[in-house]
Amino acid sequence: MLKSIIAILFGLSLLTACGGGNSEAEKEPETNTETMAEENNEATLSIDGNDQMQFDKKELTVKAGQKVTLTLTHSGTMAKSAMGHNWVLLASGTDVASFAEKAVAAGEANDYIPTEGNAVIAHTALIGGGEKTTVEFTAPAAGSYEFICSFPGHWSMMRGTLIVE
Ligand SMILES: [Cu+2]
Repeated sequence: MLKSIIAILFGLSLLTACGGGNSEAEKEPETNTETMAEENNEATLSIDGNDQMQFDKKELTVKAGQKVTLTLTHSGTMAKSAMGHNWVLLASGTDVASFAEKAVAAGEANDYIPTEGNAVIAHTALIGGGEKTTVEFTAPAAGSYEFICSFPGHWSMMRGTLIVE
């Protein structure tokens, strides 16, 4: 008699556990879909430049059409005039060496961004040690895009690839 009561109670508790599990399973997919939709529309990137003329990343990845927010941090202490950094995203097929010459010609007053031509997809301001700057742009079509720091002499060391999936 006692055994059968325990068996019934055990059976009931199993049913309750299953019921609870089902209602949770019904809720989860909705939440996941919303989270994924937000992640697909926006991308947040960060990159650091230092007094050794280096970016901390050689590769960044986003998805085509995403709204990208990139923050450049200068973790060094040197002045902008001596060790300034920016982050410049170049259109496909840009000759980086000749772009860098135009950037130098543009001068510090223009943050070393050429005032003519359409080689620049997006760029941050030029900053010095301890500073931080953010740029927002829409990720271009799928492909590989070069990014550099266009401060005179920096691009040969401070360069990398933005991969757009
Ligand atoms: Cu630089």
